[in-house]
Amino acid sequence: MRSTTAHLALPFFDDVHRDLGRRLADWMRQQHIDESDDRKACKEWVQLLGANQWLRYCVPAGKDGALGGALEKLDSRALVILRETLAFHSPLADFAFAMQGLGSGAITLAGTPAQQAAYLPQVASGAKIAAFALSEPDAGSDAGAMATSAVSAGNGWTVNGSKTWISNGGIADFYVTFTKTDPQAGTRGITAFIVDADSQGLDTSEHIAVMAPHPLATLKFTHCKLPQDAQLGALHGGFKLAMQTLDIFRASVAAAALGMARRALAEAVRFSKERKMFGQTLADFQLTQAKLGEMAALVDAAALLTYRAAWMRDESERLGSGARITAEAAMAKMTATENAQKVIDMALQMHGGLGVKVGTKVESLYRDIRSLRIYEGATEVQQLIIGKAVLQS
Ligand code: COS
Repeated sequence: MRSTTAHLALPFFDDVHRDLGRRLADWMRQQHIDESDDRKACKEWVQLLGANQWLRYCVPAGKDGALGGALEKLDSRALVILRETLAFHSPLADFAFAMQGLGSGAITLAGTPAQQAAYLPQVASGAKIAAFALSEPDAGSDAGAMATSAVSAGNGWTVNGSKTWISNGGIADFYVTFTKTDPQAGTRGITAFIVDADSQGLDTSEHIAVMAPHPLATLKFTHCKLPQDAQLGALHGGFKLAMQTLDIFRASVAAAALGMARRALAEAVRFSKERKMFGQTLADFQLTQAKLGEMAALVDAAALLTYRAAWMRDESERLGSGARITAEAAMAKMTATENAQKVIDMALQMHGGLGVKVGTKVESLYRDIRSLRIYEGATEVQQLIIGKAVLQS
């Protein structure tokens, strides 16, 4: 079997990424958390990832390291390596890591120095759990159609409405929440706020059970009072801020899918060499070899698109070119999540009855991968984004 860190030799990466990938792979092999209670396990992963410095890649270092980050800026290639490696071993560990990044990403991009100092070091240490609240019951793919409103009231804001499918809902310490501040203005009338979990008028108790258990909830805002300084970024600048945050994290969703696909392929290779039938091993059959070949190519195609998107974003940051990588991130997310679903399905099929037995790795991967084709922009949204970009080029 190819080394699980062979891809780090690709020219997309620098030595800092190679070192990170190898250290994390070694560390993850030694970690075991009982994940039977997803909320408890998610909090434990955040503590463990924080205590061992891995969450420091979710935020920038800031001046003299004051914001707690490991690197000067949010680094897309580091995020991609972290998520791919975590997801290979534990999709829930990946989830815990990813939400710290997605939930604090808008603060990194647009927070005031005071907001950044109040939240980012605690995200990096695991002392605060973060969440990103964009979707609503009637506004998923059409994020601009959200109805949750924030109205300026006295020297603060009053928020009313509801958000749903909110990862870390119920366990987060704060929610970066997108609201309508000018209901007539569509995507140009949305503003972001940092809503602390103990804000008066916020109810996060409605837990949503899903096929691959992880903390997920509906949030209800009933005359929820926020201070003036809870506003995050420009008034009415929230939609762009949400999209810029997603531009960074969509490529990392692709990486998580890639990690799961690599694991499924590794499981399939191991199983096919061990399983005996008709006097030989499963791996001796050409049908098996053809399947494994197809799976490996699907994994590598996803990897190249994922690393390209991450590398392009880091280059755009390094050069200060401001070039958007929206279409490249969309291609990576679409291809990696769709390919991973196929690879995991093929690995499960190869396992026969064992593939559907609860407790088998490919069985849990089969459930884990499914939501990645939906959240942070469903495959169909990525197709639209890519299509628009192609037409504009
Ligand atoms: N970076 C910066 N600005 C962006 C941007 C990006 N990646 N994407 C869009 N914008 C800007 C556009 O430039 C446009 O600006 P102007 O008003 O100045 O012209 C504005 O945002 C609106 O863009 P657009 O017209 O493309 O928005 P649409 O409503 O047509 O569609 C989609 C946008 C469908 C692509 C968007 O709503 C989307 O990504 N939806 C999925 C949301 C999602 O991921 N939900 C899951 C939540 S996280 S689990």
